[in-house]
Amino acid sequence: MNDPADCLESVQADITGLEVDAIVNAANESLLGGGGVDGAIHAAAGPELLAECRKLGGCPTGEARITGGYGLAARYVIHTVGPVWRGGTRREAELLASCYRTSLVLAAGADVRSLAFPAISTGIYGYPLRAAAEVAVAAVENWLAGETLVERIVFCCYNNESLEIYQQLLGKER
Ligand code: AR6
Repeated sequence: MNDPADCLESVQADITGLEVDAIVNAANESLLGGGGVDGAIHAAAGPELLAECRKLGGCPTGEARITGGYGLAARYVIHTVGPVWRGGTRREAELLASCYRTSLVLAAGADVRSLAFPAISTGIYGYPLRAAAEVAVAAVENWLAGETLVERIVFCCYNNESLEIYQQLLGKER
């Protein structure tokens, strides 16, 4: 049993440069790359990542798949597909929570001790930042309440607005 207070942190950074065991990618159902953080991760990891992704045959929204990290400092990339925001009535919160949960299950299965999440769905997919951060923190805290060997979970914020929201949700010191 982990105390979430000891495990969770927020940072403002490019996720591709983080030194963690695994980084999470906000992908699309094809898993064949795209813009935003997905594009940055594929660019930093190199073409071998796309080659491995091609073998996976896609991923439904709310689920996740794991690959190697190739050119990244991270050993693994966990690709998850967030929901497109359609006003909040299409199970978006449930699907987003499922992204965090399924990513953590894969991380634990790969003996990952440190993991970084981007703010899934909050860019091209249009999920409002604060609502998405609330779902993210609740899903991760809930998961940490069970047995886990994951020691460090980083909410990687790309801009200051996102960082401030996560800092508020986690308490200023984190
Ligand atoms: N490091 C950390 N966070 C980042 C980075 C980065 N290098 N780049 C962007 N962000 P988005 P989505 C933040 O659009 O909304 C892709 O084309 C960004 O500020 O990357 O889930 C996929 O292939 C935002 O807060 O992902 C899909 O088609 C967050 O990452 C689609 O976009 C997510 O923004 C997925 O859209």
